[in-house]
Amino acid sequence: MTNPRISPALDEQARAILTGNDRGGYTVPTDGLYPYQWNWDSAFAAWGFATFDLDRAWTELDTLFSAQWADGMVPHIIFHKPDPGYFPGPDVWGTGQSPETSGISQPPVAATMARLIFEMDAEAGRDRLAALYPRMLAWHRWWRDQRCGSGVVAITHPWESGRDNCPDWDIGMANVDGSNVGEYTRRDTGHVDASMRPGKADYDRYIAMVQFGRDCGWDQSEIVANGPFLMADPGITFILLRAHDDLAALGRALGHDVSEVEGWAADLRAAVPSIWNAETRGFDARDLKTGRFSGRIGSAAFLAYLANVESPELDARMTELWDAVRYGFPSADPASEEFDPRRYWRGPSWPVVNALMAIGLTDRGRHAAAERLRRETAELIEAHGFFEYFDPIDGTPCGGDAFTWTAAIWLTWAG
Ligand code: 9YW
Repeated sequence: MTNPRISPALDEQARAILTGNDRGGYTVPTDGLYPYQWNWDSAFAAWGFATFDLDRAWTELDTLFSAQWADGMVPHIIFHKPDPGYFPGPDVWGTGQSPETSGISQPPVAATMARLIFEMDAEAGRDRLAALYPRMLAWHRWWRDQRCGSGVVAITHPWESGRDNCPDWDIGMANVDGSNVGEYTRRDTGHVDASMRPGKADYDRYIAMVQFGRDCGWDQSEIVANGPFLMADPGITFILLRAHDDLAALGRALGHDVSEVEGWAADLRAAVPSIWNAETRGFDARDLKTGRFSGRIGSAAFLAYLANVESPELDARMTELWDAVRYGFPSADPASEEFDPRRYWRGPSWPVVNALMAIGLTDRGRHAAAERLRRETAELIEAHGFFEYFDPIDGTPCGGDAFTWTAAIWLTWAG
């Protein structure tokens, strides 16, 4: 594909997915499987909406931040309307927020998306941005205060990373006791093929972590200090580093003093070497309870480019992982024994991560690599439609169909 707008029919479908998944001011990731507002999905949705409805794009971000907690956290799910089709729902989280929400956060891509949207039409976006800016600032401060105690970004639940069951978390998950969570009924496996979803042992542990949070009243300091899971996440580290820079640029455009944000970015950048694993030759997750590296390299390691972090070794590793598959970037290392090309974050190619990687590669001047990523992602969507994720070896579409963020990245980047 050389002409970037060669498929008006697919553009039309992508717009129809965004508007079809619109529930009034917010967008669900896909009908049925994910019936609420998810944090980073919404930020991508906003970017997608911006290609045909700027006002709606800003509204998506406003709605997301309307659920911000008093301490600045923007939760990973907002349960605007009850829906029995998803587990764990608001009663399980028990956060007592209004609107009801989960008790953890998700990758902070909002400032990066807000900057992309703002730059499409700065004049039209100025007032919307001015209203949003202090909320984004408070959220970034929350990351700094609650999650950056060890330098890089820590997560307290694999769901916080947005890459639920990727092998990065295996060593941390091994310490979580999921044997006492009681009976529950999963809903995800009723919507999509169970072999493409996390297994039951994973789910038991996910629920045990939610129960810990609920039992301590979602006291974030207690969860970090004594919760069952605490791992350094290369993915959010790079995403937040990039987002700090984007937030600072937005602040400058509004005439604010951004030295505080610049300071957070400098501190985070200085901590990045602590997640370089010389053995696996890559940026690697770390169990912060033991200091141990996970020993697993996946797509998140290469979000480094997004944060203006690069090295010849990183380039070499990127090529190794990428050349082992055919379609986009694998979420886990194809050479590892955990690699599972259709099981969620244990191998599949995720269009949305490919898009983030490509933004970083483009900014670093790696145009050939960025274009390869775009082309391979576009091929998947052209052949199969707007699925949640794909088998990176044979392109089999996986997970949910008519997916919001896949449609969004088609309109903004892949198509
Ligand atoms: C779940 C909505 C979310 C994404 C996450 C993805 C998945 C939800 O779906 O988590 O129930 O497992 O892992 O990144 O935001 O698309």
